[in-house]
Amino acid sequence: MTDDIIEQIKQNVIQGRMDKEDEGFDGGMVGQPGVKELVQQALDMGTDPRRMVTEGLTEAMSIVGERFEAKDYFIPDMLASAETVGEAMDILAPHLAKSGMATKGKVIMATVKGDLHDIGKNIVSIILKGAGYEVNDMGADVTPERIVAIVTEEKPDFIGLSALLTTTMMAMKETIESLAEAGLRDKVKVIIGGAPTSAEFAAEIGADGYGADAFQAVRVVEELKQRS
Ligand code: B1M
Repeated sequence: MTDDIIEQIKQNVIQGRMDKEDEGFDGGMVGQPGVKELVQQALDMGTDPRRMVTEGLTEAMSIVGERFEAKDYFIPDMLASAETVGEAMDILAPHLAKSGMATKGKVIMATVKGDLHDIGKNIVSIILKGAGYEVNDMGADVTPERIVAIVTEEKPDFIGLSALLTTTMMAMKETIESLAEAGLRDKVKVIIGGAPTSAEFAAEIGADGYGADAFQAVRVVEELKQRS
């Protein structure tokens, strides 16, 4: 019974179905419970919230990631799935805290100074959250000074910086330099992404990693975590 409901949660995340009103990626699913209803039902049945995260949400998002890379899913499909995970995580958060499930690490996300493009950064935040990380999203147009302040205060494991403009990508370098000046550079791993950036640019400015898309961002974070 528990296995069944976890499998249903997984399949409904893959279908991007938030609730019973949703059609689903394959269509024709209106009326069947969606992720919100299933997660609540599973909690009422006493299902371990940690299993819902690892075997339901996380496994579903790896499949969504594979489909996205294979170009079977496009950004709206991926977002629909990611949003169901975000909603499920909001329902599960208090139960996870009670069950003592540690997050995999803390990530501060920001679009850099001067840049207002936040759609990609929001996707990365949601996917990282779905992968089990605690994410504090600072929004867009975030100055190096604000990043230094939050790193000092919150001591995150990772900072994720996003830029969409060739004119703002240098603010990533500025942010990394500000962390170094504040004596914080070796306390936190910095990963970057966004259309004008690249792995070469990441290396050039002294970032620890680069993600071409949200799933790669998760992979880079996992690799850096294993190495530390
Ligand atoms: Co603007 N814009 N925009 N824009 N905009 C671009 C980026 C542009 C390429 C359009 C063009 O000219 N063809 C161009 C940049 C050119 C350049 O620098 N070379 C541009 C410009 C010029 C501008 C303005 C200067 C226009 C003007 O006012 N004259 C202005 C700048 C404002 C500012 O930021 N200060 C501007 C404004 C805007 C809007 C506000 C209208 C709006 C943004 C709304 C918002 O974000 N809330 C907007 C939009 C929507 C776009 C386009 C159309 C779409 C960007 C987007 O959301 N893509 C864009 C053209 C295009 O890309 N077709 C364009 C979808 C998103 C899911 O992809 O953000 O790449 P992306 O994120 C991906 C990956 O890059 C990666 O994962 C994400 C998911 O797969 N990723 C990471 C992103 N961050 C990551 C971080 C990571 C890892 C991976 O680790 C931390």
